[in-house]
Amino acid sequence: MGFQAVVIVIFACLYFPCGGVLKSVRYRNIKRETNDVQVDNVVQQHWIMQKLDHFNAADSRVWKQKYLVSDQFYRIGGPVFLMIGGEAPIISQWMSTDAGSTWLTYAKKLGALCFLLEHRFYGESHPTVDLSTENLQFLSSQQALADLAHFRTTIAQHRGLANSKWVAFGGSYSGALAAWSRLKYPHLIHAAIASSAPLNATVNFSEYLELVWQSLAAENPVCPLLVKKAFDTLHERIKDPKNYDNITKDFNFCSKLQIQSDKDRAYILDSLADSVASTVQYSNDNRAFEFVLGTNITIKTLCEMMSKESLGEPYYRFAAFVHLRTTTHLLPCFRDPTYNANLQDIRNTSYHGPYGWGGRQWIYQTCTEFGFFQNTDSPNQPFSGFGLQYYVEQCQDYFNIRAETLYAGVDQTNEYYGGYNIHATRIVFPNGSLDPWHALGITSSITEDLPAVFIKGTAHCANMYPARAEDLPQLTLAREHIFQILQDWLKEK
Ligand SMILES: *[C@@H]1O[C@H](CO)[C@@H](O)[C@H](O)[C@H]1NC(C)=O
Ligand SMILES: *[C@@H]1O[C@H](CO)[C@@H](O)[C@H](O)[C@H]1NC(C)=O
Ligand SMILES: *[C@@H]1O[C@H](CO)[C@@H](O)[C@H](O)[C@H]1NC(C)=O
Ligand SMILES: *[C@@H]1O[C@H](CO)[C@@H](O)[C@H](O)[C@H]1NC(C)=O
Ligand SMILES: *[C@@H]1O[C@H](CO)[C@@H](O)[C@H](O)[C@H]1NC(C)=O
Ligand SMILES: CC(=O)N[C@H]1CO[C@H](CO)[C@@H](O)[C@@H]1O
Repeated sequence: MGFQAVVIVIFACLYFPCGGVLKSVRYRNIKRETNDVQVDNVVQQHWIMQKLDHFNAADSRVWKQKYLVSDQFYRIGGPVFLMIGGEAPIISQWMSTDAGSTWLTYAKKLGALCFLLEHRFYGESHPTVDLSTENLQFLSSQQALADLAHFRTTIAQHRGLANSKWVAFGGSYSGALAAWSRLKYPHLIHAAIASSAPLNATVNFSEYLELVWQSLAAENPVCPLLVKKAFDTLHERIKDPKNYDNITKDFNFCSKLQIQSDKDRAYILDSLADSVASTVQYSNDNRAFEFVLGTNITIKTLCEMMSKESLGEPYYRFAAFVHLRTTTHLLPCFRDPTYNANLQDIRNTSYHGPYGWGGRQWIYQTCTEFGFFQNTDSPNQPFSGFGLQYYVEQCQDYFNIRAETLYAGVDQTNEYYGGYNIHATRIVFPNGSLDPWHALGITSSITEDLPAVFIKGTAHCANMYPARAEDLPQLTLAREHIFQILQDWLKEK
């Protein structure tokens, strides 16, 4: 979640397919192009006309959706690969052969034509003039899937690809979209690779932090205990205004800590806990290829630091870890420690506002469709102070969405897609044991046609990133296994 704490959901990568909502990294400006352009030697950028509301024939408003194409590997008669954009701008790194993301290695072997489609409301794909709550009613996974179906149909017509086999790819939220595109549009999508996909929408995702504990314990059983000790100390100290100056200094806040409400306290505790949670979620992922900074700060880095007695009591070791992340992300200070400052930023309805690239949009989707609130209500996790209620109230504060509406929306999502009980074929579900999101994913094969691929010791979407020499052997095997499955499915009618 690239920014200040928010409701959110630590979703995948900073950019495109594997998510984008990263709490602690600021979004860097990506070159903005509003015309069809050649991005590099092989990648082209285009725009496709879409309806604003696919479910209302009387509404004829349209907008332009961005997509990238690479025909570098295409051999006539080969399959068509469609990478689905998630809750962030798409970037051409995912189409670049030099960068070598996994799906392109499959495309090369199979002679596939490759498309990458940006999700409505994210990046430069703007269906409305701004992000007012009223306009955001057109932001939903159902509308996004309808965009995708229309894209598939139109492009197939224009390029003579109607009889080709289309394969959907995605990671994290867009992994779920990949699975759902196969579920809802089986006549258009032949198969799907749904990496680290959370299929069960849930308001109370308290399991997430339990899995953070377990992933830390897998590195070193003492590690989560030390993190808990540090956090307990922090929580105790933050209760006494006499400590505000020291805490401000210890964690290098951008302005002096001044807690005026329970929400201020929850906000700062949530933000600091996120330094740990994000580290776990992305540990050792090869995200450097999409220009994410600090990817060498892993669970190991954290646990080694938490064991370093020379740094003082665990509270100071944790402070040192937060410092390390701040400097590695090239930020001058940790963040402005008030709920209200953040609230103003998230309420900004401009696409060019502080969260206009995707943060505000994704929070809206969590408040209307998914929940996914990673709260401290469970006792079996290292943190405290940001319970579910805190998140539920944010939906009210940002969008005036009431708790009943939130719960009803999440129930409807599971009713519409089936949650874990997905009735489809030819979808593969890779999951990483370190990634807390696997709690909402398919982690054991449902049928032969709905296989899970387990990758012990890897984090969120690890299988999607370019291979590296230091990859765990099971990660390399998983990539090969997924390829094998895909190759078999492409032989089926
Ligand atoms: C799946 O979602 C439902 C509805 O939100 C929730 O009650 C249930 O606890 C979830 N299951 C898991 C394992 O998270
Ligand atoms: C703040 O930190 C300083 C130096 O570490 C220490 O001397 C002082 O007692 C601390 N203040 C409080 C209120 O604990
Ligand atoms: C991460 O990489 C940066 C730059 O390459 C380096 O300065 C830093 O020491 C590394 N950090 C860790 C924890 O390995
Ligand atoms: C929203 O953000 C934009 C861009 O940063 C800024 O110019 C504008 O003043 C902000 N609007 C409000 C109401 O704060
Ligand atoms: C959220 O779930 C946890 C663990 O499953 C439970 O202890 C807690 O009471 C739940 N919170 C709410 C507000 O329902
Ligand atoms: C961590 C986790 O949930 N792993 C599961 C991934 O999927 C395999 C089945 O392929 C399960 O055996 C693992 O438990």
